Amino acid sequence: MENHLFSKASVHEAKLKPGQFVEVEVVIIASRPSGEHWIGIAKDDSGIISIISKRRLVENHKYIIKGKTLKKNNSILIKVIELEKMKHGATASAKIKEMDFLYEGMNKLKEDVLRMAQHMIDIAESGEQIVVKYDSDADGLCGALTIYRMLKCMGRDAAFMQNRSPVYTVEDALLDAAHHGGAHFIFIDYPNNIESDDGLKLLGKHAASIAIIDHHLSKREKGDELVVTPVWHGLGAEYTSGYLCYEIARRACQTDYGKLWIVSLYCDKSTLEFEFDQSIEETGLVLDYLAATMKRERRGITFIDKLIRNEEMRHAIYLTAVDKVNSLTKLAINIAKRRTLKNNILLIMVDLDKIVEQNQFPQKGKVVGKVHDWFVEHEPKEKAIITLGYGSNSIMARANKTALSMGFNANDIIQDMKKAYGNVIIAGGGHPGAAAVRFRKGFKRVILNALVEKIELTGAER
Ligand SMILES: [Mn+2]
Repeated sequence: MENHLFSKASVHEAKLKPGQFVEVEVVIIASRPSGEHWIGIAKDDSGIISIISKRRLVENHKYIIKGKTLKKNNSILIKVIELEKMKHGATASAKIKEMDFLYEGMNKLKEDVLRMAQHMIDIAESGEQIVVKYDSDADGLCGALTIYRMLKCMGRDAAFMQNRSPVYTVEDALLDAAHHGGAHFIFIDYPNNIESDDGLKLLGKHAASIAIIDHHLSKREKGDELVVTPVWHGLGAEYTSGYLCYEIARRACQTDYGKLWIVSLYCDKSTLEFEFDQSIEETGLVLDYLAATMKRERRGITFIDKLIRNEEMRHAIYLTAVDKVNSLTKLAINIAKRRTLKNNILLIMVDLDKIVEQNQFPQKGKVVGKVHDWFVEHEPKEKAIITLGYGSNSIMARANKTALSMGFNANDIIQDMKKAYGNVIIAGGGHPGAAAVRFRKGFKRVILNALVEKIELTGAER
């Protein structure tokens, strides 16, 4: 952008000439979207003026606006170049608390975390609607619960919604724009991926702000959203979304966040060191169970928070969940096919459609993970093991450390396949050791064969 010299001005129209670069301090008394823009009426002590802006103008809010004056229909209006929202009210806003990160590597994210913590304070104090959307697994729920406790600590309410898939579609954006236009959106554990670009762009036109806290590997480039992700700073996905939320939340408002951040590290199999105890595993499984079975529940977050704080209730659900996982895992291990590839990788394949029903607990991914863990436990440590669970329209891959050290990267392979198979593949990605791909029905064999071929090539070029 060019560097203009803006002169401070009042909006009194008669004094403004077209073509001036001006800086005004105004309150927006009316605003409406118009095509790609927002049209507003701005007021200061000297009068009112029309303004046109690419960014949303919120009624009753104070702004410092830098812009260029234009003449239209015999009156002057200001075309906004830069827009800065001012804090309203006389009370000073809450301050971010300074503290060290739990893991030193996080210092690379310091600026982003502080900016996000400040953003949380700002949107909480704005009084405007907040919508929190999170991925439907334990990590997503840990993040959502952490943000829920943070907002509660700041005296705020929000609409919490669980998303069915890690992709934020244009359809999602249309629904959100219709139901929550003008709200501040916080996304947790998704959708910082290329497939969500169109959806996020569309939402950007209707949202007051978009914040994304997501640790998934991503080639997505930075847009207008506020993003906290380790992967844009050369770090890996071991810094889970639930943990990132914790570092943000405790800087914005100090309250009891419990061990949710540890639960997220445990559930996403983070390689970071943490103190494990039985309550971590219990809470993790219960959250997985709730994420799978409460899909249609929109405002269940208050209930979930109460439930996991209540040891007795939590334990009862845990036992139910363990039972379900164990019986399905046993079944899956029984029907798993194993073969050793030329490069000595032990490949385990499980036909998930034979055992797991759609939208039930445990989800396919969990069954694949358990089957994988079982084989890793029962085979020699130095053996490379990759497990593939497949259904009619999706495949999930898991790899052990030995396979990873041979250069296997499930996420990379899936990204390559997206390029090779175009729109046959609907979505896909994840981490090096755990990833999934979703494709059009009827292509199971094609995608499965291609995947196995890639696995057979692992270690070849080294
Ligand atoms: Mn995660």
